[in-house]
Parts: sequence; structure tokens; C-alpha cells
Amino acid sequence: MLTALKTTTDKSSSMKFDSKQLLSFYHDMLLIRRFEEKAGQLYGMGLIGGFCHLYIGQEAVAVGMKANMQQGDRVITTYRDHGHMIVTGSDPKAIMAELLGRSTGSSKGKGGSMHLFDIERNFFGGHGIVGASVPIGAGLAFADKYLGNKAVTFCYYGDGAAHQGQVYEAYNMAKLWNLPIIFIIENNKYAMGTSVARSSANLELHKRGLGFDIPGYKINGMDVVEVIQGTKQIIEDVRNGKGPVIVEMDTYRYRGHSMSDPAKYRSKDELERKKEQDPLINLKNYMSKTASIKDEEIKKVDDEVKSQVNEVVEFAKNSPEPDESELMTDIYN
Ligand SMILES: Cc1ncc(C[n+]2csc(CCOP(=O)(O)OP(=O)(O)O)c2C)c(N)n1
Ligand SMILES: [Mg+2]
Repeated sequence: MLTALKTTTDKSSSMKFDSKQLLSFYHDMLLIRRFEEKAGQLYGMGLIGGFCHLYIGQEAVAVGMKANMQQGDRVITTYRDHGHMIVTGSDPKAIMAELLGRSTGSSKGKGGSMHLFDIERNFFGGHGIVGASVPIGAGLAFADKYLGNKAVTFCYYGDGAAHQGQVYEAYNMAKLWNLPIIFIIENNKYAMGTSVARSSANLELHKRGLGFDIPGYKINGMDVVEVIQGTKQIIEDVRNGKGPVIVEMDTYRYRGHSMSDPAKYRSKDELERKKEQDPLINLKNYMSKTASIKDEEIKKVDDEVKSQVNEVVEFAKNSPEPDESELMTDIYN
């Protein structure tokens, strides 16, 4: 029996945030947004090769979940990974350098956009195989349980990945062994050009753990305050040994799937309507109405982020490419 379902959360209840906290959520979301916009531009200029999947529109998910994490918690995600790595506190310069294939990149410029990794910050990638983050995430949680660590694994994947067979094998084992894992489906409504409505026998992806007795929740992933408030207790329960949960984040990606996507599968109207729920605008409204944060304070963050991202780009552009001697190192052969 499905034990818990949540479709909305009450913003006025439970947690309250002070100005400093709200501005830091805004800062982190804006840093992801501006970083990604630059990545898009640099791709267009031919400075980034291969694949590059932007997270624009989904920032409230990564930033909101981070707010309830503790030291030692683990994060694993898909190829749409820049924002998730940024919120772990990993250096954005090394991330951008990785995108540009430079030796100062987080994977020495040899992994690129889809293969970000930062072991020191417990960020376990960056996975190009759809659905792969789920069994690997279950493995991370198994290790923590086995070793007696109190850590929680935050395991992200998409609505398309939610249909994968390996996801259900991982659900079964996660519940069987009561693993400390939170399965987070970032339902951005599309898997490449296929809408979730066209590919799902049942649209309630958070109920997909029903057969394994894994509780499921749905949360508005366009609102960072709702993400934080709505997942606080859920995460605490996982940390306290109550076993795995599924959280479906109702979100949307504004850009194409990757960089060459004419986006003919959705209407301009749909995109415009979704942009009205922009997580940055949502938070700005919340900050001015609820916390009386002044425009000047918000503008200060805008300026800081702008100059930080400019520095990040300069660093990446001025970094050397890997030396030829690195061609055969750090690879499976
Ligand atoms: C096993 C596998 N099948 C197919 C692909 C090709 N592919 C890459 S991304 C993608 C769509 C996944 O969509 P979703 O899980 O919703 O994640 P999103 O891109 O929306 O973040 C597909 C089919 C792949 N990388 N791996
Ligand atoms: Mg998707």
C-alpha cells in the first residue's frame, strides 16, 4: 500500500528563512542560470564540443535539495549535471574548464559536460546512460548502510529514465535492504523530443514504487521554498532509517534537450506559460513580499554572479588543453 503522497506543500508552514538564507538560494540558482547561459554561448562559438545538456528552468530542484543535505551526503545524477555539481560547492571554474576540454577541468578536460565528477564533495557524476544513476546510486547507499554511515544518497534521474528496467531492479533492492536513498525524478516533461504524456502508461511517476512499498511524493520543483519545505521531513526520515523514498519534482526545461534541438515537439505557448513559473521569478517575488528584501540587495547578488561567471569563463578559455602525453591516461583499455 502506498503510504504517503504529497501533491503540494504549504509555504506558510514549518520552516522560515531569513534574508541571508533566501539570498543565498537566489545566488546559487542564479549562478547555475548564468553559468549555463554562458555554456550555451560558448557552445555556439565552437568552444565546447560533444554533448551539452542545459539545466535552465530546473535550478530550484538542485538548490532546494542541497539546503537539506548534510556533510557526507552523496549526489549522483545524469548528463544534465552542471547545476548539481555547482551546488556541491565544486569550483565552477573547473566545471567550465571541463566543458571546454581544458587540462584544468574537473576531469582533466577528458570527460566533458556529461562526465563531471568530484569525489571530495561526494559528487558521483554525471552519467550518460539513461537510468544508470539509479542502480549506481543504490550501490552508494548500500555502501553507507554497510559501513554504518549516516549519509543519505540523493539520486537524480529524468522522467524518461523512470521507465527503465534497471530503475525497478534498484527500487526492489533499495526497499529490500532499506537503503538510505532518495530517488528524485526530475520530471521536466520531456525525454529528448518525447513528452511524458506520450510515453507513460501512468503519469504519476512518484507512485512507481507502489509495488515495492516505497512511498512517493510529488513536489513543485519550480519553487525553491516548496522544494526545501516539502522535502525536509522526507529526508530526515530517510536519514533515520525509514528506507527509500521517491520524490517526483514537477519541473520544466526551457532549452532544448541538448544543443541541437529544434524543439518542434512543443509549442511556443507552452514554453511561454512555463516561463511564467520561472524559479528565479518565484523566489524574487517571495523575497520581496515575504521577507521584504529590497531590490538593491537582489541587484547586488546579480552583479556578483555576473562577475563571477565572467571570471569562470576567462579561466576556462585561458587554460591549456591537455598535453598529448595525457592521451592514454585515465581511460579503460
Ligand atoms: C540507455 C540509454 N538509452 C537512450 C539514450 C539516449 N538518450 C539520451 S538522453 C535521453 C532522454 C532521457 O530523458 P529524461 O530521462 O527525461 O532526462 P532529461 O534529458 O529530460 O533530463 C535519451 C533517450 C541513452 N543515453 N541511454
Ligand atoms: Mg525529462
